[in-house]
Amino acid sequence: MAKVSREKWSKQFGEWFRETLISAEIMDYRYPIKGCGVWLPYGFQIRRNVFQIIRDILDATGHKEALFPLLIPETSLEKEAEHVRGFEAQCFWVTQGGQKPLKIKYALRPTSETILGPMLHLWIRAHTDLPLKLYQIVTVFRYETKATRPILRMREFDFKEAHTSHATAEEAEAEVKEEIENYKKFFDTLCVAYKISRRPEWDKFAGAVYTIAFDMLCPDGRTLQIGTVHNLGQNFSKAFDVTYEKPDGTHEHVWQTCAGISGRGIASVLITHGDDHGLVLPPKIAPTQIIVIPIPYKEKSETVNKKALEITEKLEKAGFRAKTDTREDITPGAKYYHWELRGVPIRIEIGPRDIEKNEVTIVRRDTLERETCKIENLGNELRVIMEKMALEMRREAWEWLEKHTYRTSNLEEAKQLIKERAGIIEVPWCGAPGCGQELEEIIDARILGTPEEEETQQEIDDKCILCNKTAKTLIRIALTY
Ligand code: 5CA
Ligand code: ZN
Repeated sequence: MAKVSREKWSKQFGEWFRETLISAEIMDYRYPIKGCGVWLPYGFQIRRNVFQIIRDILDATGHKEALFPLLIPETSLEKEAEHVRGFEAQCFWVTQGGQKPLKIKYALRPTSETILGPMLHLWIRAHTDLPLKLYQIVTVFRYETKATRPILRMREFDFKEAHTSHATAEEAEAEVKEEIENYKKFFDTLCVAYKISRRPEWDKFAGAVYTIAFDMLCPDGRTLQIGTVHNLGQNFSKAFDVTYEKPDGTHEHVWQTCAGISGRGIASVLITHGDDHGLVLPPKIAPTQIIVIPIPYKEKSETVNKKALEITEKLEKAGFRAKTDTREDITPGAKYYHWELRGVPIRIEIGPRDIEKNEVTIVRRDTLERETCKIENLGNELRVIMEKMALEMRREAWEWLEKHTYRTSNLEEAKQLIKERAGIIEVPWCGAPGCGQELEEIIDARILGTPEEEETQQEIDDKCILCNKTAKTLIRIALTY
């Protein structure tokens, strides 16, 4: 069995995703409310590992985890004018308490800026209270009007949101950089490739000064926004009167940022690495890293099972998440299929002949390559393989993304590439919003924004793809989810 290329199932990506979520026991989205789903126990373990990675990263950069209420009084939500304009049509509203209509209706949080607002007003007094960097991991509710998709576009979805307050604009700006670095680390750990773009003015977060977004490319040529970092300036601190006293006795509104990752962060791994056999999980987030499968032969099945269990126990002691599949009612082949579907990174096969030779067979999930290994070397060998696996999975993801990123100054070519669902197209742009929006219409795709990666910051020497005036920057265009 050779590794199945992603290009081959790219046409039915949506179907693959929906089917695999159910068959690999990640999420069941058949709940009677549209856009809500159940994380199944196996999916939930992946979710837990993924959120632990982001927790570790945030904790290490001075963020503190907290938990805020779910309900937002309308009077809070409306405080920031742009924010309420962007979100009110997307809110689920609570209008009754029991049988009685509420005097002030409550929104289920679509995000939490207006929940933190009144509390930060109470908490922040002096410059010594700053910076204040908080985050929470909760679900949020958005009445999405576009077609919902399991995990990718939900009406109730998992949300890691960080909210920070700072004394100066420069510190908030530095925090944006830090959040970007944090997300790079996060997606690198997940072996997911991404582009970082500064969203155009007309597509920034409601209430933000600017928005930086991480987008991944799905196998069907559409991008998916998998994380965002927003500089909020003083928009919310003015709305909620969050000020601090400076050493000289004067008061200033704090400068804020926020950054969010949703369940899409988990989906990004499944999408990037899946193949026709199912999921492929990087070892770091796999609930089971190693599945040991005894290959019984005639009357030897008891010896083989015993040896398999013994190996598993040793691996667990050495710090691996390992498991033996001792089920008697199914064949080893059916077991391979079961664990491949669920993306377990390493399979170990052991039969009577292996035991005689004191060795096992190791099979890597990503490449389906096999090798034999002496049992006494197993721990070291697995450590090496897992590290290599993560490196190669990451490299492959980046190669694929770069291969599907195009640069052109020719409008017809850009149109054609979008039509072919080729991937992300970078074109020269004069910077005028009019040109940008017209471009979206002509090409029938969305503008992701201007490249934010350091290596893309050099001057460009070209003409705007639309108006032919001197181009200021590149701009990315893609079909999006
Ligand atoms: N307050 C900010 C940062 S905490 C915020 O709400 N930003 S956001 O609106 O951009 O959302 C953060 C991330 O959530 C997005 O980048 C996107 O990856 C994800 N997201 C947005 N809507 C949905 C949805 N309906 N289902 C799943 N994930 C979503
Ligand atoms: Zn132009």
